[in-house]
Amino acid sequence: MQQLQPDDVVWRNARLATMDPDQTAPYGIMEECALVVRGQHILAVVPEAELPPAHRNIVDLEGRLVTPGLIDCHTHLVFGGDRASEWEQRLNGVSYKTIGERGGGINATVTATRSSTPEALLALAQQRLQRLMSEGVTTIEIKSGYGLNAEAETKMLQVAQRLARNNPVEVCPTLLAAHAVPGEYRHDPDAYLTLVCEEILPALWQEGLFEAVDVFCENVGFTPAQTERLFQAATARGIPVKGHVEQLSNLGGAALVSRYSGLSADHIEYLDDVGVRAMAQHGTVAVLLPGAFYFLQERQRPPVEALRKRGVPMAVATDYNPGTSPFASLHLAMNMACVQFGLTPEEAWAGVTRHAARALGRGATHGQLKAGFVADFIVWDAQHPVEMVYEPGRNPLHQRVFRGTKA
Ligand code: DI6
Ligand code: FE
Repeated sequence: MQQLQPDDVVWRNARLATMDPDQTAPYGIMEECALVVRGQHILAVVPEAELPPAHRNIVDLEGRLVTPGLIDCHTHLVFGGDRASEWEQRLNGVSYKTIGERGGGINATVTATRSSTPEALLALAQQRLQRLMSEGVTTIEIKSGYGLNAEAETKMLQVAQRLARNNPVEVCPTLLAAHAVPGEYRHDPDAYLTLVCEEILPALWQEGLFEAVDVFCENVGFTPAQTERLFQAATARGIPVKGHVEQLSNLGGAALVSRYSGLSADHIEYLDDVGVRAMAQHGTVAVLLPGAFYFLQERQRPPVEALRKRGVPMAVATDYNPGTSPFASLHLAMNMACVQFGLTPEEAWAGVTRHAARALGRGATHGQLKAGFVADFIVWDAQHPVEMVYEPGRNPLHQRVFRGTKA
């Protein structure tokens, strides 16, 4: 190990679940080790025995477990209003159609979001973010998609920016203007897509408001042809793409995302083998969203065994949103991914660390305890990472560290 500098911090006496695939033990576990942090990065992972005898900045973790900070790579955290009463109506037997006619569904959230002040949106999103951070989230993706015009999409993404400024967390903002067709374009979805491709996307990109482009490719969203138009507009500017695909039916969306070297294909309950192979070929991450699967009482499970067989990395995320996944808990999402989709707890952990990092284009810097990676990590009052998956809600978080600083 390099000579320590006085300001380096040694976090010693820990059991590290590094999630480093180069470590042979499950979860990349290393016993009796220390993390050496220089500035905002991990300088080294070293065995206790190799630590220098004296150093100014030492934190004794008393044998606690340390993992990388959690990464929630798919959320719709910013929105106005809520849809609880709509959900209650549904459980009282009112049909989707009737709820839609009464102004419910995605467009209800669009209306509420458009009419909210940035401050009101910020206050609501801050509470949701707090819940995720309290469970150990240090990086979060946040989508727009409830504005559906330039002004309101801008407002949402600016709120995401303010969340990043106000909190010890890294925010990865995504433009999801192609989430739904807004009411005013009901009779001409293509015209709305033209607005997205030719005006909203270029203008908001110019302002540095997002880093990736997403789409809802579905019978109730946008067609594969429309999705491709959007991907062309994005990739022509060098913007990475991803998609909500194969959630309710199989339109070949995952293969399309892969063809554009997309970061991730998300949901993918209806993914077929052609799609799995395309994802494997292009290195597109499979983002599993068991909260939405559960809430919608879906039956069709994502093809986990085929994804495993072809070596497609599987991430797990909350999909936090008011319509289909109102669960701000990544521990719960991990538990659901195991119980409903058959992931192992170790796969679920990889899904909220190194694979989630890759889904956000940060696989070389985030999601592992490893030299050169960002110093985002969590100290737990736990013996083993399986505990957080096994018992969501207990939350044994002891200390959160973001970029080397307790926060
Ligand atoms: N898929 C979903 O499940 C959500 N969005 C999407 O693209 C639904 C979002 C909502 O109902 O508000
Ligand atoms: Fe989503």
